Amino acid sequence: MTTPFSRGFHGRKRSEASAERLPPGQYEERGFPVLSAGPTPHLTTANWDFTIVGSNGRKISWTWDEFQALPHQRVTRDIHCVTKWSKFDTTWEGISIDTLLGEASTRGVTRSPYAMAVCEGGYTTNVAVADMTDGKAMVAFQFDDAPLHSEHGGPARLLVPHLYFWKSAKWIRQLHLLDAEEPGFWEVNGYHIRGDPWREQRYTGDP
Ligand SMILES: Nc1nc2c(c(=O)[nH]1)N[C@H]1C(S)=C(S)[C@@H](COP(=O)(O)O)O[C@H]1N2
Ligand SMILES: [Mo]
Repeated sequence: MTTPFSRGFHGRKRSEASAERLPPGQYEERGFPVLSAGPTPHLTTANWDFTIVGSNGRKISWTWDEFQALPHQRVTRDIHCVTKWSKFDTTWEGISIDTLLGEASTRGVTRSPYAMAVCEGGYTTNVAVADMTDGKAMVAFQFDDAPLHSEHGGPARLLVPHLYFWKSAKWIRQLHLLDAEEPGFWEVNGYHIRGDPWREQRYTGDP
Protein backbone atom coordinates (compact mmCIF):
# COMPACT_ATOMS: atom_id res chain seq x y z
CA MET A 1 0.00 0.00 0.00
CA THR A 2 2.94 2.37 -0.41
CA THR A 3 2.73 2.77 -4.20
CA PRO A 4 -0.39 4.99 -4.38
CA PHE A 5 1.27 7.55 -2.12
CA SER A 6 4.60 7.62 -3.95
CA ARG A 7 2.99 7.59 -7.39
CA GLY A 8 0.78 10.52 -6.45
CA PHE A 9 3.73 12.37 -4.95
CA HIS A 10 5.90 11.98 -8.05
CA GLY A 11 2.98 12.79 -10.34
CA ARG A 12 2.30 16.01 -8.50
CA LYS A 13 5.96 17.02 -8.52
CA ARG A 14 6.17 16.41 -12.25
CA SER A 15 3.06 18.42 -13.08
CA GLU A 16 4.20 21.29 -10.87
CA ALA A 17 7.54 21.30 -12.68
CA SER A 18 5.89 21.38 -16.10
CA ALA A 19 3.43 24.07 -14.99
CA GLU A 20 6.43 26.31 -14.21
CA ARG A 21 7.75 25.80 -17.73
CA LEU A 22 4.41 26.64 -19.39
CA PRO A 23 3.88 30.29 -20.31
CA PRO A 24 0.39 31.66 -19.51
CA GLY A 25 -2.44 30.08 -21.53
CA GLN A 26 -0.27 27.25 -22.93
CA TYR A 27 -0.63 23.45 -22.60
CA GLU A 28 2.02 20.75 -23.03
CA GLU A 29 2.02 18.94 -26.39
CA ARG A 30 3.97 15.67 -26.80
CA GLY A 31 3.67 15.42 -30.58
CA PHE A 32 5.04 17.91 -33.08
CA PRO A 33 2.15 19.64 -34.91
CA VAL A 34 2.74 21.07 -38.38
CA LEU A 35 1.46 24.63 -38.92
CA SER A 36 2.04 26.15 -42.35
CA ALA A 37 0.19 29.02 -44.03
CA GLY A 38 0.79 27.49 -47.48
CA PRO A 39 2.12 24.41 -49.24
CA THR A 40 5.45 22.84 -48.27
CA PRO A 41 8.06 24.02 -50.80
CA HIS A 42 10.28 21.38 -52.37
CA LEU A 43 13.75 22.50 -51.53
CA THR A 44 16.82 20.32 -51.58
CA THR A 45 20.25 21.00 -50.17
CA ALA A 46 21.49 21.19 -53.80
CA ASN A 47 19.24 24.14 -54.71
CA TRP A 48 19.33 25.81 -51.27
CA ASP A 49 21.33 28.87 -50.37
CA PHE A 50 21.05 31.44 -47.63
CA THR A 51 21.68 35.18 -47.85
CA ILE A 52 21.99 38.00 -45.35
CA VAL A 53 21.24 41.40 -46.87
CA GLY A 54 22.45 44.48 -45.00
CA SER A 55 20.49 47.71 -44.83
CA ASN A 56 23.50 49.22 -46.67
CA GLY A 57 22.86 46.85 -49.61
CA ARG A 58 25.90 44.64 -48.94
CA LYS A 59 25.18 40.91 -48.80
CA ILE A 60 26.69 37.52 -48.08
CA SER A 61 25.44 34.13 -49.31
CA TRP A 62 26.26 30.55 -48.41
CA THR A 63 25.64 27.38 -50.38
CA TRP A 64 24.64 24.33 -48.35
CA ASP A 65 28.24 23.07 -48.18
CA GLU A 66 29.61 26.48 -47.20
CA PHE A 67 26.92 26.74 -44.54
CA GLN A 68 27.73 23.29 -43.13
CA ALA A 69 31.41 24.26 -42.87
CA LEU A 70 30.58 26.97 -40.29
CA PRO A 71 30.77 26.02 -36.59
CA HIS A 72 27.63 24.22 -35.47
CA GLN A 73 25.58 25.05 -32.40
CA ARG A 74 23.36 22.57 -30.56
CA VAL A 75 20.59 23.63 -28.17
CA THR A 76 17.73 22.03 -26.23
CA ARG A 77 14.81 24.43 -25.75
CA ASP A 78 11.08 24.58 -25.04
CA ILE A 79 8.99 25.95 -27.92
CA HIS A 80 5.64 27.76 -27.68
CA CYS A 81 3.06 28.17 -30.47
CA VAL A 82 0.55 31.01 -30.29
CA THR A 83 -2.22 28.40 -30.92
CA LYS A 84 -1.39 27.39 -27.31
CA TRP A 85 0.72 24.24 -27.57
CA SER A 86 4.17 24.15 -26.01
CA LYS A 87 6.70 21.36 -26.51
CA PHE A 88 9.47 20.79 -23.98
CA ASP A 89 13.11 19.85 -24.57
CA THR A 90 13.33 20.05 -28.35
CA THR A 91 16.91 19.58 -29.56
CA TRP A 92 18.21 21.48 -32.57
CA GLU A 93 21.47 21.82 -34.43
CA GLY A 94 22.35 24.67 -36.74
CA ILE A 95 24.45 27.78 -37.22
CA SER A 96 23.97 30.53 -34.66
CA ILE A 97 22.89 33.98 -35.83
CA ASP A 98 25.97 35.29 -33.96
CA THR A 99 28.21 33.26 -36.27
CA LEU A 100 26.29 34.34 -39.38
CA LEU A 101 26.33 38.05 -38.46
CA GLY A 102 30.03 37.79 -37.63
CA GLU A 103 30.75 36.39 -41.10
CA ALA A 104 28.48 39.02 -42.64
CA SER A 105 30.34 41.89 -40.97
CA THR A 106 33.59 40.74 -42.64
CA ARG A 107 31.82 41.38 -45.98
CA GLY A 108 30.79 44.91 -45.07
CA VAL A 109 27.22 44.07 -44.02
CA THR A 110 26.45 46.63 -41.33
CA ARG A 111 24.66 45.62 -38.11
CA SER A 112 21.12 47.03 -37.87
CA PRO A 113 18.61 46.74 -35.02
CA TYR A 114 15.79 45.02 -36.94
CA ALA A 115 15.45 42.13 -39.35
CA MET A 116 12.97 40.40 -41.64
CA ALA A 117 13.19 36.67 -42.28
CA VAL A 118 12.14 35.89 -45.86
CA CYS A 119 11.18 32.34 -46.78
CA GLU A 120 10.79 30.19 -49.86
CA GLY A 121 7.08 30.52 -50.67
CA GLY A 122 6.79 34.12 -49.49
CA TYR A 123 6.28 33.84 -45.71
CA THR A 124 7.97 36.62 -43.76
CA THR A 125 8.38 37.43 -40.08
CA ASN A 126 10.14 40.30 -38.33
CA VAL A 127 12.55 39.72 -35.44
CA ALA A 128 14.68 42.30 -33.65
CA VAL A 129 18.40 41.56 -33.97
CA ALA A 130 18.70 41.69 -30.16
CA ASP A 131 16.24 38.76 -30.05
CA MET A 132 18.55 36.67 -32.26
CA THR A 133 22.03 37.40 -30.88
CA ASP A 134 23.95 36.19 -27.78
CA GLY A 135 23.00 32.58 -28.51
CA LYS A 136 19.26 33.22 -28.76
CA ALA A 137 18.65 32.08 -32.36
CA MET A 138 20.02 29.90 -35.13
CA VAL A 139 19.34 28.69 -38.64
CA ALA A 140 18.59 25.07 -37.75
CA PHE A 141 18.90 22.03 -40.03
CA GLN A 142 18.64 19.18 -37.51
CA PHE A 143 15.83 18.35 -35.12
CA ASP A 144 16.30 15.55 -32.58
CA ASP A 145 19.50 14.40 -34.29
CA ALA A 146 17.94 13.94 -37.74
CA PRO A 147 17.77 16.23 -40.79
CA LEU A 148 14.84 18.62 -40.42
CA HIS A 149 11.75 17.26 -42.23
CA SER A 150 10.49 19.47 -45.05
CA GLU A 151 7.10 20.05 -43.37
CA HIS A 152 8.98 21.43 -40.33
CA GLY A 153 11.02 23.78 -42.51
CA GLY A 154 13.77 21.58 -43.96
CA PRO A 155 16.39 21.90 -45.24
CA ALA A 156 16.69 24.77 -42.75
CA ARG A 157 14.56 27.09 -40.65
CA LEU A 158 15.06 30.00 -38.32
CA LEU A 159 14.77 29.00 -34.65
CA VAL A 160 13.97 31.74 -32.10
CA PRO A 161 12.64 29.57 -29.28
CA HIS A 162 12.08 32.29 -26.65
CA LEU A 163 9.46 33.94 -28.90
CA TYR A 164 6.18 32.41 -30.16
CA PHE A 165 6.95 29.81 -32.79
CA TRP A 166 5.55 31.82 -35.73
CA LYS A 167 8.87 33.76 -35.51
CA SER A 168 10.76 30.53 -36.29
CA ALA A 169 10.49 30.93 -40.05
CA LYS A 170 10.47 27.64 -41.96
CA TRP A 171 12.34 27.37 -45.29
CA ILE A 172 14.22 30.58 -44.55
CA ARG A 173 16.29 31.83 -47.52
CA GLN A 174 17.13 35.40 -46.58
CA LEU A 175 17.58 37.59 -43.55
CA HIS A 176 17.19 41.29 -44.35
CA LEU A 177 18.70 43.67 -41.82
CA LEU A 178 16.65 46.85 -41.41
CA ASP A 179 17.12 50.25 -39.79
CA ALA A 180 13.37 50.52 -39.01
CA GLU A 181 11.00 47.84 -37.75
CA GLU A 182 8.58 46.41 -40.33
CA PRO A 183 5.85 43.82 -39.66
CA GLY A 184 5.96 40.41 -41.35
CA PHE A 185 3.12 38.19 -42.59
CA TRP A 186 1.36 37.34 -39.30
CA GLU A 187 2.35 40.66 -37.71
CA VAL A 188 0.43 42.48 -40.48
CA ASN A 189 -2.49 40.09 -39.91
CA GLY A 190 -3.04 40.80 -36.23
CA TYR A 191 -0.21 39.08 -34.36
CA HIS A 192 2.02 40.95 -31.93
CA ILE A 193 5.10 42.69 -33.31
CA ARG A 194 7.44 40.88 -30.81
CA GLY A 195 5.58 37.80 -29.53
CA ASP A 196 7.07 37.04 -26.10
CA PRO A 197 5.08 34.03 -24.74
CA TRP A 198 5.93 34.87 -21.09
CA ARG A 199 4.25 38.27 -21.52
CA GLU A 200 1.49 36.60 -23.57
CA GLN A 201 2.10 38.94 -26.51
CA ARG A 202 -0.25 37.13 -28.91
CA TYR A 203 -2.09 39.91 -30.73
CA THR A 204 -1.49 43.49 -31.83
CA GLY A 205 -2.26 45.66 -28.82
CA ASP A 206 -1.33 43.07 -26.19
CA PRO A 207 1.12 44.62 -23.69
N1 LIG B 1 7.69 29.70 -43.98
C1 LIG B 1 6.84 29.52 -42.96
N2 LIG B 1 7.33 29.49 -41.71
C2 LIG B 1 6.49 29.32 -40.67
C3 LIG B 1 5.11 29.20 -40.86
C4 LIG B 1 4.61 29.25 -42.19
O1 LIG B 1 3.40 29.16 -42.44
N3 LIG B 1 5.52 29.40 -43.21
N4 LIG B 1 4.27 29.05 -39.76
C5 LIG B 1 4.77 29.53 -38.48
C6 LIG B 1 3.94 29.11 -37.37
S1 LIG B 1 2.49 29.96 -37.11
C7 LIG B 1 4.35 28.14 -36.50
S2 LIG B 1 3.48 27.78 -35.10
C8 LIG B 1 5.54 27.33 -36.79
C9 LIG B 1 5.14 25.88 -36.91
O2 LIG B 1 6.26 25.09 -37.10
P1 LIG B 1 6.06 23.52 -37.25
O3 LIG B 1 5.14 23.31 -38.41
O4 LIG B 1 7.43 22.97 -37.42
O5 LIG B 1 5.43 23.06 -35.95
O6 LIG B 1 6.20 27.70 -37.98
C10 LIG B 1 6.21 29.08 -38.26
N5 LIG B 1 7.02 29.29 -39.42
MO1 LIG C 1 1.79 29.30 -34.92
